[in-house]
Amino acid sequence: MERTFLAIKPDGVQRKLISEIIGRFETKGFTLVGLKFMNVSRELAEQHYGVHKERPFFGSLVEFITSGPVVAMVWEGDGVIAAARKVIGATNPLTAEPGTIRGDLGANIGRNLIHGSDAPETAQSEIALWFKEEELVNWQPTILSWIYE
Ligand code: YYY
Ligand code: MG
Repeated sequence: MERTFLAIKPDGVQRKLISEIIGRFETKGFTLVGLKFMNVSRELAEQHYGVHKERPFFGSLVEFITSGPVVAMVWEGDGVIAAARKVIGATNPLTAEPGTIRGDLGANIGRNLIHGSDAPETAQSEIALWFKEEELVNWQPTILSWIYE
């Protein structure tokens, strides 16, 4: 089973969209294995978005992600990394498909509600960056045989 790192950004928290957003992954059939509500330090933000260090939006991105609490999560499932990106939708909410989180709930690229790892390598490094091993819960939902053949 694959794991991915997802984080509801400060706009999602401020707009009271936590349950709406988490619900989409729960009802899809993915399994929650880690969750914490936390403020993000500048150091963590700069590490998390390190790949964008040279981009013009880096400064405002770090300001934004450290501006209020986030919900950091790890979700598990078959193909969850790519599938979660589809549930999330395109980076710009204005062009994200309706039916996606960003397409349904967002209206600005700098306020796009949620982060999701984009590949197996980034999922692994982001999970390790945000969570200690003991903060992750290894468990099997009893309904798994109704989700997977
Ligand atoms: O992975 P994803 O979040 O969909 O987009 P990235 O290209 O990794 O960019 C990270 C983050 O940066 C994005 O969610 C919003 C912000 N951003 C921006 O503010 N302006 C851009 N032109 C591109 C990205
Ligand atoms: Mg990205």
